[in-house]
Amino acid sequence: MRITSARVIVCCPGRNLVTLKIETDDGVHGLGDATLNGREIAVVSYLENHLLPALIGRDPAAIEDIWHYAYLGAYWRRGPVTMTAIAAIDVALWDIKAKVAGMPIYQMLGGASRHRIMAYGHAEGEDIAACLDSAQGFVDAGYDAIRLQCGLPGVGTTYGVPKDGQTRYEPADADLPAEHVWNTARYLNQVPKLFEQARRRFGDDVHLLHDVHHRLTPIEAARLGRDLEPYHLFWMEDSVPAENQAAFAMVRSHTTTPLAVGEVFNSIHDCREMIQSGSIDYIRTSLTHAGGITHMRRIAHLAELHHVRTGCHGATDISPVGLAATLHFDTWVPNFGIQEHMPHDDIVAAVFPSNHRFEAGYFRVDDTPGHGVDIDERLAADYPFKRASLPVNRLEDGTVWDW
Ligand code: EZ4
Ligand code: CO
Repeated sequence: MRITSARVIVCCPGRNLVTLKIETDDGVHGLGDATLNGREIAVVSYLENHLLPALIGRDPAAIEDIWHYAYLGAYWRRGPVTMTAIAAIDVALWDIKAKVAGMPIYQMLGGASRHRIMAYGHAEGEDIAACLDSAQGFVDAGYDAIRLQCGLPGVGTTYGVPKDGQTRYEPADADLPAEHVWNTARYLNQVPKLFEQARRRFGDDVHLLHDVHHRLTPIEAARLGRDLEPYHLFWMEDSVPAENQAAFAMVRSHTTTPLAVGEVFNSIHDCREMIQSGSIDYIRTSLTHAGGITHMRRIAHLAELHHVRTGCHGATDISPVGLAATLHFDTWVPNFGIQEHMPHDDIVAAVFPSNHRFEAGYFRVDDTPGHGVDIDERLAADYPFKRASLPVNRLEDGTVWDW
C-alpha cells in the first residue's frame, strides 16, 4: 500500500479549521487535524512546502518511521507549527491503519479502559451571577464537571467571557487582534468569591475547574491556589506561564489545589521536568498540537509514572477530526483524568460528519473503523478561510501581558 496524495483543506464554517487528507492506492484515506488557532496558514505552508511532497510513494503503515522522518528530518526541532503539522500526518496515518484493520483507533492502542469519557463544560458570564446561571444550565443537563470563568468588575471583557450579545467567548474572529485590559488585583479578589458562591449553590458533588490562562506570577498563583482550597477545585489550569517549568514546583509547595497545565505545549520536553518533579496533577497537551497519537502516548506513559493524569485540550479550535482522535486516546489511556468540551456549531458538524455521541457531560466513542470522522469537501468549499486573530492583553498602563 502506498500514499498517492496528501493535501490540505482549509475551511471556515464559523471558524478556521485545517484538515490534512492522505489518500492511498487502495482507495483508503485518512484525515488529520492541522488547526493552529490564529496561525493556521503557517501550518498549511509547512505541510504543503516541506512535509507532504516527501510522503508520496511511502507505505502509510510505517507511522513511527514517518513520524521520526518528519521530526528529525527537519533538523529544527519542536515548536507549535512543526508539531501540529506532524500531528496531522500522524493522525491521518492512524486513521488509515485502523480503517485497514477494520478497527476503531482505541482498539489499535490496546483497547478501552473505560466506556465513557467525562468532559467538562465551559460556564461563562460577565459577572459572578451570570456565570453561576450559565453553570446552572450544565448542572441541569447532567454534567459532573464545569469550568467557571467570569468577568472582573470595571475591567471589560477578558478571556473566557462572552463578547457582547454572544453566548460563547470563542472563536477568535477579529481580523487583527482585539485588545483586552487586565487587572491582576481585581482578579485575585474575584475568583475565590465566584467559587465560594458556586459551592454554596451547587453543593459538593460537582467538579469545579478554573483556567487562569497564564496570567499570574508564581507567588500570585500560590495565593490563588490557597484561597481556592476551601472550594475543592478539580484543577486550577495554566496558573503561570510554563516556559519556566520550575515555577510550578514553587506554586505546588504552597497549595493543595490540583494543578493542570499544557495546552500550549507541543512536546514531552515542555513538561518532562514538571512531571518528574511531581509539580502537577494533570497534563493538558492536545493531540493536535503535540505530535499526534504517537507522541501523546509517550507523554501519557511518562505522566503515569508520576501520578499525573490527562486532561486533553478540547476547545473548538480542535476540529471534529482532532477531537475524535482525542476521544480514542481518552478511551484507551490508562491515566485518564478528564476531557475539555466546547460544542462545535452545527455547520462544523455538517462539514465533518461523525457518529461520536455526547450526552449529559460524557462522550461515548463510536466504533467506526479509524477515528470515525470524514469531511464533506464540497460543503467545506462554501466556507473559505478568513483571517482571525486571538486577542492581546494589556495592563491598565499599557504593558503587554499574557492573554
Ligand atoms: O484559549 O484553545 O482551556 N482552554 C483554553 C482555550 C484556548 C484556546 C486558544 O486557541 O484555554 O479556550
Ligand atoms: Co486553557
